[in-house]
Amino acid sequence: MGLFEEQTFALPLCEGRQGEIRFWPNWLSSADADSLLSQAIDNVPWRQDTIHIAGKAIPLPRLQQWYGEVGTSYTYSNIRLAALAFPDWLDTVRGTIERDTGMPFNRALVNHYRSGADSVDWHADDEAELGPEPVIASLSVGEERVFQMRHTETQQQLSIVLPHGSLLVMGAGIQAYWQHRVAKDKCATAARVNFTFRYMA
Ligand SMILES: O=C(O)CCC(=O)C(=O)O
Ligand SMILES: [Mn+2]
Repeated sequence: MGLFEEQTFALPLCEGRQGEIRFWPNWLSSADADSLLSQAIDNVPWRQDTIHIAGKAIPLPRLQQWYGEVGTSYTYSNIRLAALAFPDWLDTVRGTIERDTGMPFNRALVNHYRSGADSVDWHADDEAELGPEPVIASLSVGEERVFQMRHTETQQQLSIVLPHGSLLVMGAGIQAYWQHRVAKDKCATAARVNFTFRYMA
């Protein structure tokens, strides 16, 4: 695993305060990204969760899994995810991200977008369990997809293409003022796996 070129973007929060995005387009070599993609697709016990809207069960347009401290859980959109223990291959990635970013991460939400028909809608990673100013490290492997961000007050927008093996860190304060999504994409046919590493006290 290598640490290549790092880019940073300043994002306005409020009253002159800036948040920071750190982005490594080539955080993993193509070969390491290939093996992480197949490791995840083959070995994560993927969940197909459903959300309930007006009494109807609607399958989430992606598969997912949650890793952390066994016996704890994480709840979003009324879906309770009981933590699985980090397998060694994922714990190695977690530790390398901690080393390269200088930040602690002890949880991971892993998403499997089977094709461009899978997506995640506008949201912020702002559940109370993540603490007041969560820092989120997002590692992408597989099909390139567009990560869109929007400021909830000014509606300023930002789009970042997330290549195979890229690492994007949303710094402190961003979740309170910005939402993000990965929209459906008719041009995307192959699978993508995204790992969002988080810290919970
Ligand atoms: O797939 C992505 O790049 C984003 C995933 C995400 O926002 C999440 O899991 O909270
Ligand atoms: Mn998110």
